[in-house]
Amino acid sequence: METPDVHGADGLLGEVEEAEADLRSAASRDLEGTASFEAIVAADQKIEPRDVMPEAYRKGLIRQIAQHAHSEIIGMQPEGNWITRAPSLRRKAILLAKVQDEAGHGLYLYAAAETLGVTRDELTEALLNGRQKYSSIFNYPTLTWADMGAIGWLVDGAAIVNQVPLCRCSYGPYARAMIRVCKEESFHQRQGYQSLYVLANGSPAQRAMAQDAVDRWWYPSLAMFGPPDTESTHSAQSMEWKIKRFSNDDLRQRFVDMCVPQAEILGLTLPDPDLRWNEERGHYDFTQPDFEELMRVVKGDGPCNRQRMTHRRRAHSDGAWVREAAQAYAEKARAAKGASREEVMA
Ligand code: BYC
Repeated sequence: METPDVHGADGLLGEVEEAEADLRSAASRDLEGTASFEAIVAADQKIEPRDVMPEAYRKGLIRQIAQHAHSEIIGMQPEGNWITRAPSLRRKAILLAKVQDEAGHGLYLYAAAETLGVTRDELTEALLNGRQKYSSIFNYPTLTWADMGAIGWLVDGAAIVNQVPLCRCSYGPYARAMIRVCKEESFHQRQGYQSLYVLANGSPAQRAMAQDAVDRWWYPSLAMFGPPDTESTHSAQSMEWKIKRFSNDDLRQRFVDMCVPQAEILGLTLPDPDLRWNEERGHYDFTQPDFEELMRVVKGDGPCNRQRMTHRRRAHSDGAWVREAAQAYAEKARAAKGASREEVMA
């Protein structure tokens, strides 16, 4: 069967490439070495860890990057849930690779956060004791195999729409991490779309399963972009500092406009009777997600919050011996290196 590539994906990847080229030229920063934080941001160049920065900028970035990193790690659970039940060896291998990629994204992001003066251990602790959050989307259950396709298409799709502008974020290490994440995320979205396309064009039961998955994931995906602009606490400051480049509502609209033609190609219906093209606005009108539900889920009362955190805490304590062994090995290797250096000097 001919499976079309996800419509519109090339545009987003093009933006990532442009952001990467701009990042390279920002690396040869032509501002004076003593340029102020404000001057660097105003010149659209990058703040690096060595630069003086306002404490609120540093703290705000730690909050966002940590939440983002935790999302990648917790995001492994809903999909990991289907690895043993994938319908073929090929699908299993693809899903395994995808879940591993998410772990990698978590690592890039923890490393970016560490450049701001926190340790990975502190960030992990903040997740485990509930002081830091992760994306609302991963508190919904994955009920059927079609959810793997719907997550790839809609959740990874929303993640890319949100993250492509972050490739132009004013903080260098975050922007650089985002370039890699977006390239891989775009591949994830393509595979999700392809998998959903196969189901949508399969037997009546497969088609119904694909539609049901889209019905369940549509509104939680819209909610990923955060509260409406009028209720967003951090947007104004984040945009002034060029961490965020577009508002929550603007990105949500961009996502809807992108998904409508993609759904048509899939032959699936987006579960919104009021979704229609608005000639005057040049955008689709759509029903907003339930923001009260979003806030309930963010505060810990979603369908799977408890399950996700219980699993994460267990995984962390089960992995203690690996961390201890790695530490002991590193210390041994350091001591051996020290000893051989002493021999050379003697
Ligand atoms: N979930 O002032 P606002 C992914 C919180 S998936 C949870 O607008 P901001 C992946 C917000 O933190 C996604 N919390 O905040 C995909 C704030 O609370 P606090 C991860 C949310 O920061 C596939 C409060 O609500 N992506 O990567 O300006 C597989 C008010 O919001 C949510 C990122 O994290 C939510 N959906 O804008 C695996 C991208 N929405 O902190 C992984 C980076 C809002 O004051 N992050 N809140 O207690 C961002 O772009 C921004 O942080 C957001 C929110 C757009 C999410």
